[in-house]
Amino acid sequence: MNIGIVCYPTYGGSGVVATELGKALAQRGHRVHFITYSQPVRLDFFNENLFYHEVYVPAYPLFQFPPYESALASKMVDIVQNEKLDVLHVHYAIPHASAAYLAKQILRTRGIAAPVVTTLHGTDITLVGKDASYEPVVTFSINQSDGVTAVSADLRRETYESFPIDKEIEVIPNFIDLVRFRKQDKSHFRAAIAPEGEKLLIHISNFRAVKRVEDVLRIFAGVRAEIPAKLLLVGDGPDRSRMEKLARELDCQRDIRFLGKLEAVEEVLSVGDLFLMPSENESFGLAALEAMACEMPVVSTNAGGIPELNIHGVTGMVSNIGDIADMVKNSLYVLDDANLPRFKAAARARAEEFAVGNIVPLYEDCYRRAIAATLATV
Ligand code: GMT
Repeated sequence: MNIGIVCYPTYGGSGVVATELGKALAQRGHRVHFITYSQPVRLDFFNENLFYHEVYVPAYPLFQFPPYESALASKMVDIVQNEKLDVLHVHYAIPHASAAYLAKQILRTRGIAAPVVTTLHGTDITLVGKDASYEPVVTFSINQSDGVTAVSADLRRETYESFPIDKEIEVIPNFIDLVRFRKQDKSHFRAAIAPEGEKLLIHISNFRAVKRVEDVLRIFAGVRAEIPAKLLLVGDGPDRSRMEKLARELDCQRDIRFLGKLEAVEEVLSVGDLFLMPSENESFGLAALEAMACEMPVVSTNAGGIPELNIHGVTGMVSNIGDIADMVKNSLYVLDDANLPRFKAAARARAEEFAVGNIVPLYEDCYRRAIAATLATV
């Protein structure tokens, strides 16, 4: 197939999933065209089946807000027509699904069918999409898509609850490259970070309010009060400097390292004992899946789709949002040497169920159905 992928090219989970999906599809022989405003961060190598088309938004003094959606729709029209795309797969509803709808209508006037598959990733529904500023457009463009997927059953449920959707939403979970994400021997790194054999806790996020990084620090403080432990924080975002201050207030600063944005997260994950994900909302929790693939159990909340991934008592433990005391208790239980080996093994085994080879064919099937349905109406 000739597939167009539209996504946010940044470090966010939706962009990572879209980019990894494109790479996997290219390896399976499809030609994949990325259409974004800059090169996706994980698309930094040559593959004969991968193409990148930049959306350029010309500046004009009249524009207080440059019309990205119009430029994107025009680029989609150009690429579908000239590269003869079979399907457009848009990740994140706003504004990708509505731009795709516009492109599809323009192409229709030229006698070209452009099936659109929309994947909902979470914040496009749970945080942003429900806002009255966007809701009518989100509802309309989901209903006009030829295929709709959500990354968890919980996100599917929430979408139906929050929007008048009459389309079938298929659940296709996040997936993982198990060759890249596996426990590597990084003992020198571990010895440098935890020289006294301390337990190593890790959190990775974009440091936005929804991630509750403050809870990460408070859980860590509770754990460290009981056992020797260190915390590695990977990522960056609006809450970072507040967290640096909190680390000092909790008198934990010597045991916490802020590593900033890292590309090779699998190397850090290879040395960890426990991953913390106390999110307020999380449609799937890709960062937890990456940790599990590196044999890290997860202590998390039960928000959104997390319990579909992190099985309580097996791959880690789940608690109510904000229940720090429970997450401290759970962390100590998982980290206990009598329990840790079985949690680590179960985390990896669970991650293997989300292997890229198991999940990508589900998208291929979805594309084929969307193409067949669209051709039937032309
Ligand atoms: O987690 C974020 O804030 C980034 C966000 C995004 O939209 O890029 O990630 C969402 O999509 C990921 C990939 O499908 C999911 O694994 C994350 O759980 C989801 N984040 C939230 O729902 C908060």
